[in-house]
Amino acid sequence: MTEMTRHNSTAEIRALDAAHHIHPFTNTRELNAKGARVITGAEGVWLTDSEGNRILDGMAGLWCMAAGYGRQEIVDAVAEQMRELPFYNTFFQTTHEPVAELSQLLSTLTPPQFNRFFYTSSGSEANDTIIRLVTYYWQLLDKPRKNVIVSRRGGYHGSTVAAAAVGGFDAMHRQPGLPVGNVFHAPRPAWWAEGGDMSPEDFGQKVARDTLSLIDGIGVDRVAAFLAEPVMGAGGVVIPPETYWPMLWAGLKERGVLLISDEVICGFGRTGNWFGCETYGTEPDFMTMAKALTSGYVPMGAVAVSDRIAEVLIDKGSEFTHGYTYSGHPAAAAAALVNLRILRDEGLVERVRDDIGPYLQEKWTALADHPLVGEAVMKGFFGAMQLCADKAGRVPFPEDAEVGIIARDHSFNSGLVMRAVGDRLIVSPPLVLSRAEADDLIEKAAVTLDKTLADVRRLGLT
Ligand code: PXG
Repeated sequence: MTEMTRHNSTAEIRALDAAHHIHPFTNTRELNAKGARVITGAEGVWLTDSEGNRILDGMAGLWCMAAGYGRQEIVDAVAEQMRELPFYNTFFQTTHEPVAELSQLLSTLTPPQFNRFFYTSSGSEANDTIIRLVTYYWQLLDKPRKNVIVSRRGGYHGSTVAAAAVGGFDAMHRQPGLPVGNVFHAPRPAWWAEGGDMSPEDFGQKVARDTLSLIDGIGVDRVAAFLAEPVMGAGGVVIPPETYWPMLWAGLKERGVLLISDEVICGFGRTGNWFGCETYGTEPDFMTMAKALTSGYVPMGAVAVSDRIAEVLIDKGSEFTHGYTYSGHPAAAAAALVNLRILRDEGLVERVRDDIGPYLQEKWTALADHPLVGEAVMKGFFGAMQLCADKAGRVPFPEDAEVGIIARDHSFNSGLVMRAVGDRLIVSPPLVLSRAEADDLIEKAAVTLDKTLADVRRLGLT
């Protein structure tokens, strides 16, 4: 059996990495100066690094690890599929069992309007696919001018050219290379940062109204679809006020603007239901899926297409000229099948809704009592903590103080992966987290806050 060369010293791996690897969303010069942390293994919710540290993975890998690390059933299914049929395409009048079975299983897990699925290898590709499907749909209905996508500031939809263009990250738009038009960005329902003196409820309605006004200004004859995450993830776990989605959804429906629910993070239990759109009561025509679809064991993304859209595409359309070599990859489909059965049969989504979710939420939201924390919010297993200079006045720290980064590093060094989005610390643990591990997570988060507060005081930031 051939094996990969194993380098056993951390320094050696770091040197190879620094010399030859370009990391995503990373300042390579800065990283190379300090060296990357080398992750060597994982089990359950725990990571191990090359120095032997055990770290609680509060970010589920990168929002994807739902079923937990070390699931032998998934590994076995993928290995068996690879032995039987490691690859065959689904382009030329061919299919295979894992992709057909996965599609059937997804039709039982997704909201009732979804019975057809298109596959990709990532969330970005899935969003690109949806943009092409949406504009094709309107063309088939003789409305070719309906080709504008409205998405949101602060939304993240991926890094391919089209997905980055609909994304609302200023830094990505500042970097050249996004030659995609027909995109408008609506405001985000981020009450802590932007709600001013309004109550969260009033602010939610205001943002919904402003979004609908933006759409009306562009013209309903031009707007093909509104694209949004039910809860904004990479933008800092922005949990919308409860008033936002009902008003916005009613307005979209009234105007005949399609809703694309980007469920790449929210999907498969993160918000306490199978899909985020169920948590907020919307009925989208498309869902973007990836990440927890396979718990990240093998890359896979998917697009859910509603019956009313699929009927037009199939009955009126001819060939949909779009596809990826790995659309419906058999090994990825095998991983997804077993992973989704685990989530379903172990009741992991219900557990987040009814048991471990409320347990963690209560402890997490109590962290708001810490002097550094402006708000601590959690929906399902999706949490954020806003660090700030003055709680009562909702005054942020100066951006260049990078308090979020200071806190993130303390967290990592205390044995907990949290992410910092600006000065918002976010968590999204694997759905299999136990009560004892939830206690541990909270304890480590509290230590992180204390250490950060000490630094903030030393730096004279409060
Ligand atoms: N939509 C959403 C909502 C996402 O969160 C994508 C689409 C793109 O998926 P792919 O598989 O193409 O990466 C994502 C991805 C972060 C971070 O820093 C988040 C993502 C990816 C990388 C980093 O939070 N989300």
